[in-house]
Amino acid sequence: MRIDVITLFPDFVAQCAGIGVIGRAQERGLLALHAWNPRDYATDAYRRVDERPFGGGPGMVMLIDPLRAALNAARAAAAEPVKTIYLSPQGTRLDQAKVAELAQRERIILLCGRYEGVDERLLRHEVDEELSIGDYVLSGGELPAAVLIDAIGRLQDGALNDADSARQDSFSDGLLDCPHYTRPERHGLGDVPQVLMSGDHAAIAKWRRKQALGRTWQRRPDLLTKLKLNREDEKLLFEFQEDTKY
Ligand code: 4FM
Repeated sequence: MRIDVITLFPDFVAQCAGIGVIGRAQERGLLALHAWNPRDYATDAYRRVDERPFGGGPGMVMLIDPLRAALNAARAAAAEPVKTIYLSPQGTRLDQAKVAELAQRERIILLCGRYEGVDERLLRHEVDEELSIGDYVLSGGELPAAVLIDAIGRLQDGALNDADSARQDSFSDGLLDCPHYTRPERHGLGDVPQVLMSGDHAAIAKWRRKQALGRTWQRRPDLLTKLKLNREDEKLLFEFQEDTKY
């Protein structure tokens, strides 16, 4: 997959995506990042990319033309139209289902804003989708773009070493993750649940499912109401609820 990023801070985005699983995905040729700086496409002597807002008020607004030229440069190599996404708090909330959908694509373009905003006409004409990573305000779209690149990159085939670790992740089935333990088995802070030491793989899978269901019920009941649980899951959740009664 190829992701093009339109940003005034291309080095920052490249650094964010340069380490760990995503850095490795790039080295393996599973993910290619291309950054385009609108400042390189500014045509005036000062290389301006922002101007004062019509109607007055604080802050600056990103100019149409440098952004449009950078977008056109990113699109130049594409045979088909490439979905262009603007990251902002006004967007639709990003979730794992949307990440999975975007991860299937051959290419996407991410547009990162700075200052008070981007001229609305550029957004209306050149952006296909507006996404938000959460209900808080950042100072630009670069961190949200890095979040999206990370979430998409790790879903590329071969990015994760254990083929199963993506499928078993929280949210892949709409549930939160189960608890994890490693050595030592006994510790001053507590002991590892005995079932995990039993070697009984079916019992372990069942315990993990029960924990995932129970924690989702405790912490994110909103996620649970969106799911249709089968009889086995209903039973495991009921057991968890019984276990956590005092
Ligand atoms: C976005 C600042 C555009 C300036 C931002 C401009 C955000 C979020 C966010 C800040 N993006 N989810 N939350 N962006 O805060 O996606 Cl011009």
